[in-house]
Parts: sequence; C-alpha cells; structure tokens
Amino acid sequence: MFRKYLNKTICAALCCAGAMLHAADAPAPYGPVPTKQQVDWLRLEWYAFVHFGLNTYTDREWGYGDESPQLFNPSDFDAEAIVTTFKGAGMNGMIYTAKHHDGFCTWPTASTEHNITKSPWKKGKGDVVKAFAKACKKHHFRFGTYLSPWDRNCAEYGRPGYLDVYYKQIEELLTNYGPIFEIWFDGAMGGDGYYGGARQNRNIGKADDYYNYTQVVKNIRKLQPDCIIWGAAGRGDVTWAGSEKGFAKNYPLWNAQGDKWISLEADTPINHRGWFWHPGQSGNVKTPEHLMEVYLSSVGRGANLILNLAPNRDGRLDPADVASLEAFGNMRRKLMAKDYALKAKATASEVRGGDARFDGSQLTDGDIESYWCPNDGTTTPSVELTLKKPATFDVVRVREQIRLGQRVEAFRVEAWVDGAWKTIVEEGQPGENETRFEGVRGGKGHTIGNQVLRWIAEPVTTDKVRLTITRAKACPCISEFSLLLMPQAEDAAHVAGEEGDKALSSKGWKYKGFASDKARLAFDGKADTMWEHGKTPSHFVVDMGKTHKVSGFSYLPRQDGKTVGMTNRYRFELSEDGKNWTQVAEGEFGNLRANPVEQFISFPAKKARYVRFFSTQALDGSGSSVAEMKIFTPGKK
Ligand code: FUL
Repeated sequence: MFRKYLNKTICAALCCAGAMLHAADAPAPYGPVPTKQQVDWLRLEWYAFVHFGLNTYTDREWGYGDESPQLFNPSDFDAEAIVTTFKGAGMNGMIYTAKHHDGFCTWPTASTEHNITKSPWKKGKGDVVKAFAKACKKHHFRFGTYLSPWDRNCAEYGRPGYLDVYYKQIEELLTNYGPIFEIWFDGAMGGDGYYGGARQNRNIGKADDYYNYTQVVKNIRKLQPDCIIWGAAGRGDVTWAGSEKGFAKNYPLWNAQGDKWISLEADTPINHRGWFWHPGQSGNVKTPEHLMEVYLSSVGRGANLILNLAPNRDGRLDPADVASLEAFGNMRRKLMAKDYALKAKATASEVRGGDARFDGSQLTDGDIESYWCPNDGTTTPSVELTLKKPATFDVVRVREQIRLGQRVEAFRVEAWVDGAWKTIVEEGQPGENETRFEGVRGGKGHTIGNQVLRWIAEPVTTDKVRLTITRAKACPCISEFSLLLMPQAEDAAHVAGEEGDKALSSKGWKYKGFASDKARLAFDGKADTMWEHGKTPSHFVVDMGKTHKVSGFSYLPRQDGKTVGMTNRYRFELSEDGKNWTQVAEGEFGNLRANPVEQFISFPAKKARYVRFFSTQALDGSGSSVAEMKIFTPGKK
C-alpha cells in the first residue's frame, strides 16, 4: 500500500486527476524508521497478557523455584473461551507466560524436568502453549510468548550451562507452535532462588553479557523473522514503557535521537492484585474508566498496550476481570465508532509540489497510509478543516506517517468557537488544555509519532478546526487527523463475589518494637506516611487491645518512589498473650520494584490479640518500611 505513495512513477495518478498538478517526490525518511514488522505490530495497538502457571496455585507473584509441578491441575481450562473473550473485547492478540521466574515450563519441553509432563493435568499429557496457540490460530488471533530469562529452578542458572537450556526453550517455542508475533525477555533477573536445591543468591551481572542477547536475537530472526522481540537489553524491537501501570512515560519513541527505532509497550494487570490470579481478587479489578485512562496513556502516546487477565485455578478468567474488560471494550468501540473529521474538507497552508497526493484531504480520507506533506524545508505548516456540519467532540487523534520517521516536535490544535480560534491541544508546551487524566498529563510529549490521542477538558462544538505544526525536524508527514467523542463510562456488570475477609479497625491499637512511634503510620490509612527503620531485620508489634480471629494481612510498600529500604521479605506472627508467638506466614513479596502495589497474604484463621511483623530483607540495601498494613478477620462466605 505504502509503496503506492512513495513510488515516483505517478503518471497514472496525475492523468486521472486531470489537473495541472506537479509530480512531487515523496520526502526522504528522517532519522530512525520502524521496520515493516514494527509498523505491523504498532497497528495491533492492544492485546492480552496471560499469567498462568504454578503461582496461580500458590497465591504468589514470584515463585521461588521449588514449587511442585503437582500443583498445576486446572479442572476447567478452556483456551478457546479465553481467546474469544479477548477477541470479543476488541483485542488483537495475546502473550502467554510459557515460563515465569519459577522455571516451570507449561509445555512438554525437553530442556528441563521441571515441566508440565510432571503435572496431574491431563495425566501429564497437557500442553498449555499448544492449547493457546491452537485457539489463536482458529480465531485468527495473534499468539506470543513470555519466556522468563531468570529461572529460579534451574541448577545451572548463573552458569554457562543454563544458556543451553534457555536457548533450547526459545527454539522449541519458536519451532513447534506456529507464528509467534512477539516474544518477551523480561528484565527481572538474578537473586535468590531454589537453583536445583542450592538455595542461593545468584547474581548474573550484566544481563546482556550473560544471556548473550546478540546471539539470541540472531537465533530468533533465523527461526521467525517476523517475530517482535521485547526487551533483550535493548537489542530487540520493543522496550518497556517504564512502569507496570500501563502508562508510557517517554512517548512515542524510546530514543528519538538514536539510530534504531525502538517502540514502547506499556504493560499492566487488569487486577490491582497482580499479574497472577489471587483468591478474593474480584473486588480489586480496575474500572472501565481507569482502563480508558491506561489506554490513552499508552496507545494514546504511540505505544502498544498489553493488558493482563489471569486465569484462576480452574483455568477460567475471573468473571469480575472479564466484566471490566468487556465494559472498557465497549467504551473503546464507541469512542472509535465515529470520526467527526472523516471526509471533512481540509485546506492546507502548503502542499508538497502542489501534488494532490500530498494535500490536506489525505488527513481525513480514513487511510492510515496516505499523508499530507508540505515542501522540504517547511516545518511549521497548518491545515484547516471544515466539517460538513458542526460536531461535538472531546478527543483529538493525530498520526504521523511513521514509515518516514518521527518528524514533528510540537503542534497545536484549535477550534473555531464564538468567532475566534480557541486552543484545545497544545503539545510541546506545558498547557492546561492537554488532557484530563493525571497519568495522561505526566510526561510532556513533544511529538506526534505513531499516534496521539488527547482527551480535552470539555467537549467542543464547532465545524472548523485547525492543526498547526509548531516545530518539526523535517517537513511533517501527517497521515490522519480525527475528532472523536468519549462515551459515558460503562459500568462493569456487577459480579457477585464471595464476601471476603474484612479489615479490622486500628482504633485504639498500641505499638511496640523498633521505631514503634512510627508504627501507627502504617495503620493510619495514609499511603504517604510510613513506618520506617534504618535496619534489616527489624520488626514491630501491634497490640489490638482484644482478641480477634486473624486470617491475613495486607502490606503496601513505600509509595514515595524509592526502593531502598523497601521491605521485600517478611515473617508474620500471632500471639494471644504477647509472649508466646506462632509464625503463620513467611515469604517474599515478589515484583515490588516494578509494581509496588498492595500485597495480600492469607492463612488459616487463628485467634490473636498481638501481631508481630518482621521485615527480614529489603530491596537495595538495608532498611525496613511499611506504608500501610491491614489486618484481616474472616468475613461471611
Ligand atoms: C515483570 C515480572 O517480574 C512480573 O512478575 C510480570 O511477569 C511482569 C509482566 O514482568 O518483570
């Protein structure tokens, strides 16, 4: 399609136009340009992430590597039901965690014994990767995999021997399951783990040196040249957007000055509880409106969005997650259903060589490949759109023809209101009109790139809109300009969940232990105050004043953006008299660095008046901290 516009032999087009038009050449690309595969990938916009494995059965985010494969036994796993749910919501693919950090392979691999053939599911004959790949193929849905480089099970991890295992796993996944549209090389790596029983802390130094990503990338290109490579220490095609909230911080290019185009992918779980399914999570699903904020902050910043939905222990998606996904899917569909600028008359301040192929109408023709472009050397052109009739809109979408590079540095959109031009979007300048959401507002954009979607503060009604490029590195090539209207937020269908455990009120509680004067700050309901002690291990004791049945607790890590002294491992004890203690839970809060969200730990209920919380290990050096903690008592089931 695009060739059509780049092709210099345009006589036919000119003859058809029948006018005195000049044949102008397409502009030369500027800076790094995406590969054909990267462009195809960007067109997918959003797809699902699926975390499903042993952690599903252990209520953990990161398995240690010593979990028994016997635990994996979904009673009702239905890959097709999952795929059709995603597709129905408007997603364009899915990526499955074939192996997470715990090292358990959910396909019958020859690379390690720690795999699904040792699970009771389908009497050891199951293959989750195959089931998803097959369902995706049947429903014309893209399929990709996540294969954790960090392997807390493998005895050879951290030594050269692991590379044979890992390369073999990559090869199996890319050879036996049809086209893989994207493969993920997670950045979390090294640290403590089971490692074949050694139970050590293994540091691999620089990931790129250890895994030899140059070689990995070469191997993948040979096996599946169209496969998009995520991560791989910057050697791949796509990189992390900078948070697990689904917000792209530096959009739309990771390195606008570099010589290689690297796209961004923003990842986030639909459920606040984490990437894997956790018991009682149904009350923690993100609302459809929150998902819209995520969408505008990722896809609306030229990145792709990967949204995680985790199957539960039966192998089914959580109904509350699905309800929210579907409601957001409807909102998104309604938002995109009508482009009020489509077919609008567009008069440009300049048209390249006076050639109709580059005139303003290319912006409103609904064709993502054609584009409006002025002559070389013109970097601040404008175009005025006249709609057939006045329309009300509050979302503006602009796209550059990225096959020619990301050229625009700043732009403005104005609407003709009450006889004057009113600025509604001002990019490249700090401006009030930019957006409505906090997350969307962060990280100023100075460019358009693949696409920007801007939700303006109030809907505007007009029949005239003007786009002005206020700064560009080369003559801008703008492929689309759209005006959309945000629909009402949809309510996720109410899903009756079990009535979960209830948080006890901390009124009248007393605190002892280290930095005990600060311990109340962990129970004050304020995320920005915390219990903090400069040492690990450390602990505090809570006297709840009377005896309760205690069935769990939650821990919110420090929220001030620092990871130093963030409690990462814990021990939790109960006592009736404050003297004799019973340990009821102990372990690691996985993945805090990238996703410092509230962690929930539950255990069989036990009577207690006193609680003792130990911080046994911290991230990034010594220290202990708790921003918030809740103590739970069983609710009605
Ligand atoms: C992270 C992992 O550590 C998380 O567990 C999760 O898989 C997320 C998508 O990537 O780096």
